[in-house]
Amino acid sequence: HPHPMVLPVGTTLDRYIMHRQYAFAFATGELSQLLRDIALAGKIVHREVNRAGLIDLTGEMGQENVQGENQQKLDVIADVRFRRALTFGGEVCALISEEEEGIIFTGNNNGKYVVAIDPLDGSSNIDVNVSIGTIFSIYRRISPIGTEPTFDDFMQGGQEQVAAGYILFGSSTMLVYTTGHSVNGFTYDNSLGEFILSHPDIKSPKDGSIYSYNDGNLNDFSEPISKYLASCRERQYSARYIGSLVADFHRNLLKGGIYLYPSTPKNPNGKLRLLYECYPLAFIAGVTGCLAVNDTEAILNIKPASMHQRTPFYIGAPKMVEELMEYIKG
Ligand code: P6P
Repeated sequence: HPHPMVLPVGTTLDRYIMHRQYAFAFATGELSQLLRDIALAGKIVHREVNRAGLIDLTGEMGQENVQGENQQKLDVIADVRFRRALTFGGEVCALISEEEEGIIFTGNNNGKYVVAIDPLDGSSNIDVNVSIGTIFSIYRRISPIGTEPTFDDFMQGGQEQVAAGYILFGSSTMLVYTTGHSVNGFTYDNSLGEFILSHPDIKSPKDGSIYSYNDGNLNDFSEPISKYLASCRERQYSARYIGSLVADFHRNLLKGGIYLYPSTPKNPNGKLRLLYECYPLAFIAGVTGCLAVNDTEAILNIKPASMHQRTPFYIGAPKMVEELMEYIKG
């Protein structure tokens, strides 16, 4: 029977993935299976996050991650869960994680894909019951199938992503992802154990009146950034900053707004990481009609050089980002 191009709200993620696979003749099912593996890990992390306060999963692990940040217990749990799901799924030959210094080889050298992931971004918020999120970015490997994956598999650049998404552990748990054609949001129904299509074909507002940045850094920002933010205040825009990137991004994606993490003396290249925060969110933003830039270029055009490199990050409604870029150009 003919497949409708946009499936109705209420469709399960599984049915949606199968529909998209049929819609694209080239799809041989591996990417479909990989997306299912990510959703499975998301369900497990959902369970851990939602009972963290009950079985002493809040607080610090007492060790530091590669970023020199104190690892939260849930950081480690999420990292393990996603690594395990992607390894057992068989489609991923290697991954990089915010929590690990080097490449994580899964042993699936016949796997066609590599994944860059931030297993649980903003996890210092979990202890105070604020939303947190997983961010992932998927590439087809360029090294030959059957060989050991290489650093270059991860250095293809943002335009080469074949899929990207995030899981927001908030008032509800939502998986939002794209393979480049549309962005779709699936809300987790705990009673069914299924992600259900709730936000088909998300398109973002062209303009907005919400701006998100850490005001504590205001005195460290360059003059153009400060002037743009002053213009937002003059227009009495809403300052909304949760301090959890996925939550701030998701709200702006749906309502219209701009998120800024400029460079500061403490973070001269900005704080956010290119491969598993900025590239995937920039990919999603591009499909919903938003813009994602740093002070000099589009995020997706930045040439990657190292796995944990950072970049200043401005992302949101095109009219707002374009106005900011006017200030930066001077
Ligand atoms: P700051 C959380 O650690 C994070 O990576 C993002 O989720 C969040 O947007 C940002 O850093 C918050 O950083 O410096 O404002 O606390």
